[in-house]
Amino acid sequence: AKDPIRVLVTGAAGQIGYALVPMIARGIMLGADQPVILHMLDIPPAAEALNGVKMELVDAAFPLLKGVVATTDVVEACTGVNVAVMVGGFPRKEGMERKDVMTKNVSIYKSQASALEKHAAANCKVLVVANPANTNALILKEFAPSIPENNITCLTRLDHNRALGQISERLNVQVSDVKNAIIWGNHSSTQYPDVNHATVKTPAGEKPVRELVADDEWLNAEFITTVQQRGAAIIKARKFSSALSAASSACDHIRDWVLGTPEGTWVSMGVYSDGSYNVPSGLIYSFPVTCKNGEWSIVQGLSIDEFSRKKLDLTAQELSEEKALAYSCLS
Ligand code: NAX
Repeated sequence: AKDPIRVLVTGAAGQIGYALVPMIARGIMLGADQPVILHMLDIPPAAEALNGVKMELVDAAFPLLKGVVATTDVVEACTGVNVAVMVGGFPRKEGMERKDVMTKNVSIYKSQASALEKHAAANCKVLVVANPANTNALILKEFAPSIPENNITCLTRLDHNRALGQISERLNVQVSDVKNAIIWGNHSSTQYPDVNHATVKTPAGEKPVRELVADDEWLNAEFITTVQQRGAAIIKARKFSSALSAASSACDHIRDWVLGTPEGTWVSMGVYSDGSYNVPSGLIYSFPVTCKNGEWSIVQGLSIDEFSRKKLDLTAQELSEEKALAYSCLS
């Protein structure tokens, strides 16, 4: 039998946490033959709720779940973890300035970075979900210099999956037959969902999405805004923000990173930019990536037309501004 993998979920008493921990305990994140030990962190006001989640995990009698640590102590939470999914953060409340929210999150991610750096297992893989996801991940990277920068990522897989979902609905095809969409940039409304290289599996072979949809106007406008604004549409409908889809996408992100992407398929991940596609280095920016042996690499050589170029630059610009704001919030 395999040794258990320790998976940290911060903000585990929250909405996404509640959807995510049973998926991890069921083997959806790391595989149906991979035992796990869950480490759940939340803050003291949520301690009782967190303990309730722990009780439910016990009650569910998951065969793969070999242990549960539920704590408000960040050191205990981070100790020995192999995978860290950072869902905890300070939400933007009505009437709050962007800078105030950023200040709160910068301070959370700065201190959690140090705890991970000191106490996590060597080679721990980190996924930041909490918003502003890209910039929280960047702060985490800056304050955990001994964690390899390639181990720190943020979630844009939900946006990627939303793009696949929209194409599948539009063409009335199985979502599993649609692949190679790309989310470029920030997990925010400036993200660029790009289907210029996406394909659909058909009985006659793989066909470009652009050819099958045959409606550039829809692809260049409504499709893009629908994906960009999907989070807001969910809040409007459900009165709560996306949780099950966010949890599921977080599992997809880690699973593909650890176990690899299928041949010929790429996914979107927020990763530390190296200047690929003329995206400024030093940002956590979402790129198309393939994964093998636990390492991601940016898909190279895709053609970028003028329309796309502008959108890649716009979202990079926003991330540079967020980075500057985050630095101005450091005390
Ligand atoms: P909730 O407010 O339900 O849960 C957040 C939890 O984090 C709470 O239990 C809270 O007590 C805890 N928390 C706060 N500060 C903490 C700290 N310092 N350490 C540990 N835990 C802490 O929010 P939920 O709906 O679960 O969303 C969580 C985060 O995901 C939010 O920042 C949200 O904006 C972000 N999202 C990111 C998405 C993405 O694709 N990257 C999509 C979904 C989601 O909107």
